[in-house]
Amino acid sequence: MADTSNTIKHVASPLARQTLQNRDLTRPVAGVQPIRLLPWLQVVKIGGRSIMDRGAEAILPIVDELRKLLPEHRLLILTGAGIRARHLYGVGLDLGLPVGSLAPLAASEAGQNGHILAALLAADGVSYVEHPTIASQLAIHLAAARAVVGSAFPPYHHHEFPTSRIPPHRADTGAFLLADALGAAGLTIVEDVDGVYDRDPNGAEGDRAQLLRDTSVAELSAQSGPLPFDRALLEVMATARHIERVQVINGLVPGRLSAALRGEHVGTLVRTAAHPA
Ligand code: GWN
Ligand code: ATP
Repeated sequence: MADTSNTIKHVASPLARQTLQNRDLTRPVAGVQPIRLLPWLQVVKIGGRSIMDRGAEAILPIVDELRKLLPEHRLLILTGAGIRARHLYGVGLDLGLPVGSLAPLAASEAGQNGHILAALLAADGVSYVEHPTIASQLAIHLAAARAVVGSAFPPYHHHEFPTSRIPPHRADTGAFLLADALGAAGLTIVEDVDGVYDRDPNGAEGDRAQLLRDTSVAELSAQSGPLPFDRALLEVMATARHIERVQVINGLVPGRLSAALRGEHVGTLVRTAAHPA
C-alpha cells in the first residue's frame, strides 16, 4: 500500500508553526483591524427594568418612535431582562444555583421582552430573530426588513465566567459585544434616567447626583459607585475594535432616541478605547 503521509498537502499558514500563546509572534498576523460587517447598522438596547417593565405607558411611545425611525435607519433592537430576571436571581441564588444556570434563565427574560416589542412592530415588518439567526443570518433579515428585534443577553449559558454569583455579562454587555463585532455605526442604550451620573440619581444621595454629559471608560472604571449598566460593559469597551462611543439616553422622554440616532448629544456619551483606522 502506498505511503500517503508525504502526499498530504502542506497548508501554508503564518500561524501554523507557532504557539498561539505568544502575542509577540501572533501580532503580525492577528494585530490587524477587523472589517466592519454591517457598517450602516444602528444598534439600540432597550432597558428591561427601565422601559419594558413599565408596560404600555413607557413601551408604546418608544414603539411609536422606533416605527417613525424605520425609513431613516436600519436597526438591530435588543432588549434587556428586567424585574423577572431579578426575581429569578433571588430564587436561584437562594437554591444555590451556579452562575452558569442563572445566565440562560435570565437571558430568556430578555428574549421575552424582545418578543413583546417585536409583536408591537410586526405590522411594520419587524420580527424577533433568534440568537442563531443573529449569529448567521442577520444580513438577509435586514435586507428584508428595516429592523429586527433580538435578545440583548449574550448566550453564554454554562460558559458564563464564574467571577460573581450574578451573571456578570448581561444585556448591556451583550448589546455592546454584538455592535462592536458587527462594526455597527453606533450603539444607543435606552434607560429611564438622563444618562450616567456621578452617583445613582435614584439612590440615597440622589439629589446631589450630577449628570456626566461626556465621560470615558477610563473615567468610569476609576469610580466604584453603581452605574446604569453592567460593570462588565466597561471591560468590553476597553478592548473595543469599532464602537468609539456609546450614548446612554432617557427613553421616557419623547424624541430623545430619534435625536440620538441623528447624532445629537442628548444623553451621556461614554468614550470607549476603540481607535478605528
Ligand atoms: O427563546 O425568548 O436564543 O433568540 O440564552 O438560549 O437561555 O434560546 O436555552 O434560538 O438559542 O428564551 O432556549 O434560551 O431569550 O437565548 O431563542 O423564543 O437555546 O427565539 O432557542 O441563545 O429567544 O432564547 O434565552 O434569545 O436570550 O426560542 Mo428566548 Mo434567549 Mo427563543 Mo433566543 Mo437563552 Mo434560542 Mo438562545 Mo435557549
Ligand atoms: P436591564 O435591561 O438589565 O433590565 P435596565 O438597563 O433597564 O436593566 P437598570 O439596570 O435598573 O435598568 O439601570 C438603570 C438604573 O440605574 C437607573 O434607574 C438608576 O436608578 C440606576 N443607576 C445606578 N447608578 C447610576 C448612575 N451612576 N447614573 C445613572 N443611573 C444610575
